[in-house]
Amino acid sequence: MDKAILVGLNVNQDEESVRKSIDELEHLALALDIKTKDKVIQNAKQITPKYYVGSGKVQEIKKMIEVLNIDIVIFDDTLSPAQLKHLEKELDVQVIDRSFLIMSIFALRAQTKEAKLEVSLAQKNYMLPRLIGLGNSLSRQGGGSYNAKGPGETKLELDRRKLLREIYQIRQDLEKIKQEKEVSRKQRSKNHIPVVALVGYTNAGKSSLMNSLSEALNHPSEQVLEKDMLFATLSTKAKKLQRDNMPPFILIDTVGFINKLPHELARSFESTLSDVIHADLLIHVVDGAFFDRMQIEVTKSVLASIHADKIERILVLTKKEIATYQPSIDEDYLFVSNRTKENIDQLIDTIYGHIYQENRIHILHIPFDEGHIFSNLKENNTILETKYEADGTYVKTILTPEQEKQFKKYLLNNKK
Ligand SMILES: Nc1nc2c(ncn2[C@@H]2O[C@H](COP(=O)(O)OP(=O)(O)OP(=O)(O)O)[C@@H](O)[C@H]2O)c(=O)[nH]1
Ligand SMILES: [Mg+2]
Repeated sequence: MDKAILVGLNVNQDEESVRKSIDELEHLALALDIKTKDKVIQNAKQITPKYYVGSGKVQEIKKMIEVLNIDIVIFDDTLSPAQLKHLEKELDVQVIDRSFLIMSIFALRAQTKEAKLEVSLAQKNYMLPRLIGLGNSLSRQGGGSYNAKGPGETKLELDRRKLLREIYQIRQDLEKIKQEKEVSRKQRSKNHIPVVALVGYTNAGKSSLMNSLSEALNHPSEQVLEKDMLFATLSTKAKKLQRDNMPPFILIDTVGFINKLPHELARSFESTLSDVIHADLLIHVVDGAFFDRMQIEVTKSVLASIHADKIERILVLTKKEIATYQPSIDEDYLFVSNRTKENIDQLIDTIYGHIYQENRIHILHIPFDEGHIFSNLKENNTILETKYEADGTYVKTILTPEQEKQFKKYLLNNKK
């Protein structure tokens, strides 16, 4: 296991949030098998341009490296290319930052073609401005071919051009995947099946909630991975769920968010997050046992940055059975447990209340000589039940308000 020192800078923040951020960094490092030996926090009025922290601090860290036999120093904020270069030269060990760490975890966990491409794009975009004067740090961590051996201009320029070419290619591949997704999304919206997306901070319990909802709705088929690990889920998983005698909806599990998410990653994950942008309802999942308001804020700001903040959202806290208190939040929320399943049914009620508040369930009586009406419905709507009687076909389906008007003469009764 590599041994690390973690470094944070406190510029006019509160001590507590800097401490929490560093603790989270320790977890992130652990995900890459890096053991934290010590944590350094410097209180300063501003960032020092050359080293990020003050030069006195750098010397202190240098001593610690010797004494503790440290392999790697990890900074809790994104370092500029110049800072990275200077720190590496001065400390003479591997130096990385939070962004790089998060991207490396994503690279390790990415399973689908889409996720792999997205991570790779983020890494390359991060590398690009850092090629110049790059020592060993980034290449040692899997950057591979970008090792600036003879730091001659030509080599650099070649690396740069190669990187740009690769970035271009990945963008094209991702665009293709995005278009394919667009097609299946159009198909879904044509069928009027609402989409509900689980969003929230990493490790909040999104995947567990997906499994709870699937179980409650008797679709226990394939379980999605739930694990006490940061970024267990990296690609979206969709499932069609349905309560007895009720219309279906699509539930989507998504990648978790984190504080100081590298912007390269946020941008690259456009394709994965496009499911969120097109959802009809968001279930904002929050860890209710290790409650931290910051996690709600981070999720909200990521949602805003991908323009998903206008979508209806319900707040759900998890881990109720081990929570020691009921957090007070200035918006309504449901408190559930994925272990005891407490309040899961109530959540399903709430979901249905949201997605079908406008579309209503009706029974239509269609005479046999008006078969085209039935075909039209079959094509555009979700048919819940069909009965063939002597006087025609009886169809139970969900209609939009416009369709209610359009099919008025066939309506048998309301809200069945
Ligand atoms: N006790 C308890 N543990 C829970 C509950 N819900 C989830 N967990 C645990 O919390 C951890 C994280 O759960 P996940 O469902 O993987 O979290 P996630 O939000 O999908 O996380 P990422 O995919 O990493 O973003 C797992 O160890 C779960 O077993 C709950 O209601 N009670
Ligand atoms: Mg998950």
